[in-house]
Amino acid sequence: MRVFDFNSAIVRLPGKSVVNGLRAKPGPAPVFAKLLDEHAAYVEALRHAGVRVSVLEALEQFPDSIFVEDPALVFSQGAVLLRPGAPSRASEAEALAPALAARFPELLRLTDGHADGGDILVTPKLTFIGLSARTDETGAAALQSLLETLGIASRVVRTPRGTLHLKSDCSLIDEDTVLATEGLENSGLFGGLKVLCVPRDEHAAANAVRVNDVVLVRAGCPRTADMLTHHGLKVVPLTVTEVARIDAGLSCMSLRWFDRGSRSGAAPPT
Ligand code: CIR
Repeated sequence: MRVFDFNSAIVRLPGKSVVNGLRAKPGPAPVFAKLLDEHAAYVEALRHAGVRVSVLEALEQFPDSIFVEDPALVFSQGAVLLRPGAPSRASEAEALAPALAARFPELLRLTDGHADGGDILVTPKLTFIGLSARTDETGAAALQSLLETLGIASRVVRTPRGTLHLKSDCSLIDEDTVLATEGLENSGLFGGLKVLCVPRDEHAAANAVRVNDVVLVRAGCPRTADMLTHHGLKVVPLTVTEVARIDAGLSCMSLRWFDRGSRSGAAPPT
C-alpha cells in the first residue's frame, strides 16, 4: 500500500460566501459560478482516478470551508480533528466531526495550539509538520503526540516565511520524490527524499496531488507537467484560477484516504 493509494475522499461544496474567503493580499474575488465549475472538475478528476468521493453540503457561515484539508488529517487507521490557525476557520473542525466519526475507526482531537492540514506533508517514512502563521509550536508538538498514537512518525519543520502552508510549496509525487519550489528545496528539509523543482514562474504548481496512478497538477504550468511526464507520471491538469484568488490550490479541496473496509471505490492496489 502506497501513501497515495486512495479509494475514499471527502470534499465540501462551496457556499456563495466562498467569494469572501481569506486571502493574504487584496485582489479580485473569485467568480462563484466559475469556482463551482473548477470544484466540479476536481471532484470528477478524483472519481476518474478511482476514488469514491463524498460531497458534503456547503456551509455558508464558513467561507473557507471548501478547503477541507485544513481542519482535519486522515489516515486509514484514523482521523485527527485539527485546530485551524485562522480565527474565522476555527469552528470548521467541529463541523467536519460527524462526517469523520461516521467514516473512521478512531477520531482524535487536537486540543492544544493550532495546526492546519495544509502544513502537513505525509511521506512514506515521515510526516512533516510545517510551522507557519497557521501552525504553531504548541499545535505541532500536540499533533506529534497524536500521530504517535496512530503509529505515524513526524518531524517539525519550518514553512517558508510568506508562504501560507507547507504544501503550498511542495507535494509528494511518488514514494521517494517530492515536487517543491526552489526555496524549499534549498532549505534541505527533505533529507533522503529526491526533489523535483518547479520552475520559478510556475511556483504554484508545487501544490499538486498524487492520487493512485495520476498526479493532479495546476493547469497552465506546462514545464512542470513536462517534467512530471518525463518522470514517468500521468498528469491530469486542472484549472484553479478562481480558487487561487483566495490563496488555495489543489490539495486543500479534499481529504483523501484508503478505507480498508470499503468494497467500492478503487480496487486495492497490487
Ligand atoms: C485560507 O486562507 O485559509 C484559505 N483562503 C485558503 C486555504 C488553502 N488551504 C491549503 O492550501 N491547504
